[in-house]
Parts: sequence; C-alpha cells; structure tokens
Amino acid sequence: MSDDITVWHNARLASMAPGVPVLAGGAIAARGGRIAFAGPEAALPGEFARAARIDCEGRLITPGLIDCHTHLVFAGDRAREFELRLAGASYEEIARAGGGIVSSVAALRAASEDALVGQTLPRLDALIAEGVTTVEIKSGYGLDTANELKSLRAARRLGQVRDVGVRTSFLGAHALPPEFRDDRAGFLRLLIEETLPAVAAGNLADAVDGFCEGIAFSPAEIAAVFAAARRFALPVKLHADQLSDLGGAALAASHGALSADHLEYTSEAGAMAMAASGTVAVLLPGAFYFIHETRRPPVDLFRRHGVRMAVATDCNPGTSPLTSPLLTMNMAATLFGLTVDECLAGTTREAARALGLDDVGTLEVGKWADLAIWNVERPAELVYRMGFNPLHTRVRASRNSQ
Ligand code: DI6
Ligand code: FE
Repeated sequence: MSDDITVWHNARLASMAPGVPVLAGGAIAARGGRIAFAGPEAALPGEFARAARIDCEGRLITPGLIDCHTHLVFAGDRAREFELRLAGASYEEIARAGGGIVSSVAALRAASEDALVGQTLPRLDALIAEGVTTVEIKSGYGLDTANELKSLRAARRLGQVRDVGVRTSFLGAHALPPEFRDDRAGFLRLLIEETLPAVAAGNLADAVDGFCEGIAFSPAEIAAVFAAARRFALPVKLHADQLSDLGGAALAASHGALSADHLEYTSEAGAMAMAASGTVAVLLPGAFYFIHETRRPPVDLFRRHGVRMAVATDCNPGTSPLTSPLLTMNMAATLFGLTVDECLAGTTREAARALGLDDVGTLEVGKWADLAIWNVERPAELVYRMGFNPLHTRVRASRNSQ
C-alpha cells in the first residue's frame, strides 16, 4: 500500500529520541500511521520518493505533546473561591462559603455525562490547539461509584469526539466526600470493594491514582488502594509530597508506580527509590504557582540519581486552572530550573513513560506519527514565550488501519 504513505520534508526534527540533537534538513515518512523513517532528507529511502510530500519550509517538528496529568473533567469553576482568596479569605472561610474541592464534587454530581463532556471540550480544545495528541484525565470529583464511573465514561468519550488519545486514571482516593466525613474506613471500603471493581469491570481506567497528603489520604490508606489496584492488574501513580513529606515518592516507588507527581517535599531517599523503580517524576509548576508554593521539587536530586522528569498542566479547578502546555513548559523552566530539553522531553518522551506508553512520545521508527509542526526553528522558542502559540499543524496518526 503506497497510498497511505506520507512524507514531511524540509523540516527541522526534534525527535526527542535520547541523545539525538535537533536535525536540520530532516524528513519523516509515515506508513499506515507509523513512522517508517525519521532522519536526514538526503537519506530518505527511495521507496518514499513517489509519495506525496509535505514541504515544512524549515519548520520545527516535535512529537505531538502529551499532557500526562490532568483533572480535565470537572463541572463549573472555582473563580468565586479565587476572588475570596484574593480578598484574604482562609481555606476554612472558603469551605464555609461553599468552596473547595467539595464544591467541585457537588457540581460534578449535579452534571449529566453529556454536560460534563460539553463543559470539558473547551479545555481539551485548548490543549489540542497547542499540539497535544495524548492527554491523561483523572476522575476524583465524583467520589461515589456512579459519579466516578460517569467521570471516566465522559473522559473516554472525549477521545471519541476529538482526535486525541485519552488515558484515564481512577482517582477515587482524592478527597473524603461529605457523606463520609466521619467515616474514613467506610469510604475506603466503598472505593476498594465497590467503585474500583466497577471501574475495572467497565474497563474505564488505565491506571489508579491517589492523593497522599495530610489533607487527603495517609500512606497506609494509599497502600490499601494500591493493593486493590494490583488485584485488577492496574498500574498505579500517586500525588505525592505536594504539601509535606509523608514519604509518598518512596511509597509510590515501592509499588512500582508509573509516576509520582508534584514532589515539592520529596527527600533524597524518595528520589533514590524512584530511580530504582523507574518511577517518573511528574512536575506540575501550574499548581506550584497558583497556590504560592515556595518549596521547589528537588530537580537536582532527580538529575543526580537519574530520575526521569515529565511536565504536565495538572489542569483542575482548584489549584491549577491551566490549559496551556506551552506555558507549563515555560513555568517548569523559570520556576523549577529545567532546561529546554528537559521541558520538551517532559511533555513528550517522559510524559509517555509516565503513562506507560511506548508507542508515542518520540519521532522514532515504529511509533505512531503524532506530530506537532511549529513556526519556530528551535525548541527554546517554544519554551521561552508566554501566552503565544506558534503551532502550525498538528498531526495525529490514524489508528484505524491497524
Ligand atoms: N492535588 C491538587 O492540587 C488538586 N488535587 C490534588 O490531588 C486539588 C484539586 C482541587 O482543589 O479541586
Ligand atoms: Fe493533580
């Protein structure tokens, strides 16, 4: 079949394959949606010579971006809470005024699945407009079986109404819902014995996530949820060490987690445990910025011990109302000190790894031809701007042919 070959040429390639520098005069050929060649145009095999060619006019091609940590499916917003905080209100006052995570739970429970999809689409479209081809979406604002299932179904549907890969994570252990305020054990029993089995039976989650924090769930509670995930052969990830060091990174690593996320308070022991288990550090500068956190994740420790770093928006209504992967990269550089290469790897190659995906994230032979073609010459131009989108074309390979 030669008619399903596409060639992009006269391009600069940031393949994000480990150790491969940006290549001028590059070309990519895709056959059946998979990359069949990526390298110097002069070396393009003859079999692709007759195929239709797309002249990239010297533009930069990167892998399609991957946002590997979002809470994209939610209802309503928390702008009123933001105003109260600007006026100096405390978290207690905000909670009494009906704000906080519980208000997002109430809003999501009141919304139909169709309404959730409809409300989420503008956020998803904002990501797509900046070259995102794969997005992870968590549940965690339903907090009962019916509403967690509704969230995850809405997330899966988003991947049908838009041409984007959706990976879902079940985040039942996100917060204690109001009806279980005085019964933590009862809520965990519900999660483990009813909600998670229903999620697994519906094949609605690709991973299980949790929020390990003083204001959320203890390491022992998370360990119980992770043990249940293992019974359903679901990989795990964890919101760890965001506000304090409860040993979340090491806990995640001990369960072979795909990723541990946030990590502002992670210790060197935590970083070493992550390195040993191959757990990716997902850095979320949007939440750091929005809640005025001052402690930075230990990026130097991650580098020293060889922990992979990804970067994501953490889009959520409470602590990171952010739908720009480009601005996220800028924040990862300015706030956390990541290099340009680390920022771009963090939203492509390492983000794929944080999701357990090995068929996207770099421009290498055999991977899906998910591409972002930018009106820039160098990756640094993607990272240094704030609020400017130089995307020229986004390509998501058709998955239909295989
Ligand atoms: N960490 C966070 O920062 C958010 N969730 C989480 O696990 C907060 C979510 C919210 O406030 O709605
Ligand atoms: Fe999060």
